[in-house]
Amino acid sequence: MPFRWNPELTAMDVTPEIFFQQRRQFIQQSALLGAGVALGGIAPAVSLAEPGEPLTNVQKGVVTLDEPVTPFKDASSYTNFYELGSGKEEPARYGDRLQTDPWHVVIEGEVNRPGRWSLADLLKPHPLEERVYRLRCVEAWSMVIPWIGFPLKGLLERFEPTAKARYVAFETIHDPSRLPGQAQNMLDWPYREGLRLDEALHPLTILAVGMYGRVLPNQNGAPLRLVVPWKYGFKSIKSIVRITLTENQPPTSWNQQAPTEYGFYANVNPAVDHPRWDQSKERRIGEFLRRPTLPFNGYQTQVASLYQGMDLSKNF
Ligand SMILES: Nc1nc2c(c(=O)[nH]1)N[C@H]1C(S)=C(S)[C@@H](COP(=O)(O)O)O[C@H]1N2
Ligand SMILES: [Mo]
Repeated sequence: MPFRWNPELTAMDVTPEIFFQQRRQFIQQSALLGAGVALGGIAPAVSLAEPGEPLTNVQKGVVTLDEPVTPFKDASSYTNFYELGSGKEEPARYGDRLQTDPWHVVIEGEVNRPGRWSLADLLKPHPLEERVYRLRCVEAWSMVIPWIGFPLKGLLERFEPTAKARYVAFETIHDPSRLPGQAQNMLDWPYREGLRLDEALHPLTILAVGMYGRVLPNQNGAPLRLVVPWKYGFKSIKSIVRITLTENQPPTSWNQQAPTEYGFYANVNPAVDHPRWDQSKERRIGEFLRRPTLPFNGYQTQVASLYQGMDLSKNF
């Protein structure tokens, strides 16, 4: 199996001394900047860099995929981000229309501790890991990307979901005066996505702030995007400004736009074709021949149990 993952190992078990080293390094950096940040516990803080800047304080993830990584150039130039245009090259061209600083995220709904957080405060307690995941796009292409992020689980637990919380809804920034795609009626803006709470708490689900060792390029969803590696690409919502815990399944953009084509679950499934294309094979970006698509994008062992007893051709 090309996938190594030991869910018993937490980041803390792996490299405690690196943590301390990173923490010291961060404190030195903060002191240099005159930031005077007080840190609680032994969690290292994240130092925010400018877009495209190298990210420091990143540890190797316990989750990774032993497959050749897609060149950065392809992963950052062939993208889908309709807020910046519907063509694959437009998001890179118009990326600077997205203003990522300052950035705030609202966390609300079925949580005991709702609030509006600056990105820095939101990230501070979460150690960053690099994890190599495949992103499977619904148009039958895939890429292998070294993401930098942290499990969504830790963040959600900090805000204490109530007993009623069963789903998590996400929303992208809405800024039609700057974002060229939002001046057009391509989708019912803002872009919305959602997960069932158990999917959101699964250790493979991460919030990414970087890729290839650097801060996320705007066209890839800076400053904060979801990565759910066993689902089609459209679930991985970019540039998140709102996270709402809900009792009922939230509306999601592509499902609303074309319910017969895009389901809520959108688990990668070679046995269920998209009405307009074959989903049994995919083209790895940079390769010529197509390869068979794997159920759950290759993460079957880790996630299939979430869907036990469900008809996955109905819940596509
Ligand atoms: N806000 C927002 N998020 C989005 C999209 C979008 O148009 N807007 N496109 C989705 C689709 S269809 C895909 S395939 C992935 C693409 O991610 P990548 O461009 O980083 O490869 O982002 C997803 N997240
Ligand atoms: Mo996509």
